[in-house]
Amino acid sequence: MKSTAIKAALLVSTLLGAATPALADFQDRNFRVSNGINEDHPVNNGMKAMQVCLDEKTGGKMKMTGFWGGALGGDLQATQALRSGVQEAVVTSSSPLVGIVPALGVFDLPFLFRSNEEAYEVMDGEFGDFLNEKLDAAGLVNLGYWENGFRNVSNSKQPITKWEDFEGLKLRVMQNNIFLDTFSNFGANATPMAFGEVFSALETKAIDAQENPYVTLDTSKFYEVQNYVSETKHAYTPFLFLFSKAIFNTYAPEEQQALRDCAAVGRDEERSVIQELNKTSLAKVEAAGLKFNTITPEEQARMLEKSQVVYEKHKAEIGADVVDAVQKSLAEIRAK
Ligand code: TF8
Repeated sequence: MKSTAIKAALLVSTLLGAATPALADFQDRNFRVSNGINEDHPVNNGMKAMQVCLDEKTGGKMKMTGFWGGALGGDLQATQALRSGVQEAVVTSSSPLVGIVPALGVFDLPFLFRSNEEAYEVMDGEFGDFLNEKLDAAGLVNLGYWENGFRNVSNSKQPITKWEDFEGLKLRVMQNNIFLDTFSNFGANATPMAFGEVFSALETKAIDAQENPYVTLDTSKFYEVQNYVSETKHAYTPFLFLFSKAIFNTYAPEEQQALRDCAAVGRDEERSVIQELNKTSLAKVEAAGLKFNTITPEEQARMLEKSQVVYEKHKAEIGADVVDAVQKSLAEIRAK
């Protein structure tokens, strides 16, 4: 009897041992995560959940430290530091990286996604993996698609109710030609600029307008120097949680797996926190005095129609296969 019980116990521990890597497989690691946004952004909630998960999986051996407000450089600069293996990780918008991976421009196409849910389905599925391979070839391991979200326009001049209202507006866009062309096509005086320069450019009135999710309007304090916020939802752009491939490759397979698994835990937490905060952020900026308006479905449709030239112009550069693949995937999701 007794020996059977011992054998059973041994068998269980052997099986568990196979499933759970021994803690000896983990080394003391402390990696830096560069962020352009501030510490009160939901990315921080996601990183905290990711850390709890890493602590459990690695017995507290793998630690990460967030750097905020562009302290380790802007999105593009930090990403290049990952590629050359001098910095471990960055949470960056995809948009400034199109010079490195042109296919990422797919997310910049105006009005591509209609809901967060369909964006998640596309990014967390095969299409997301397809882009991850391209990132990998560029020396970047994408641990997951976190949420930046639907982008809306704020400005100091007037409500935006139709594309014609952009005429002459000095609008900051990310360093990305699709955004540049989208807003130039609406008649705006669009200016590419790194995120870190936006606040002071708005404050000094070098520019009138910017476009970002409400959470960023709030946490980066743009609302202090803006008067109007208009719900254009003209694009959904993700955050990528990127890791330096050069550094990732020096980690043990168990460490790599822990990073991937825990980044997904962090992603889910970040997405749920940002959904809530988007609502409170909008309420907060309205309370601060910004005038809010939505765009009618008819005017949204006119904006999309007006933007077809942008799709045509950029399709080849993004990759016709990439644009077709995302549209096919979206058609399947919408047909369900
Ligand atoms: C932008 C982006 C940024 C992020 C972040 C600051 O407008 O939406 O919010 O990429 O790194 O530049």
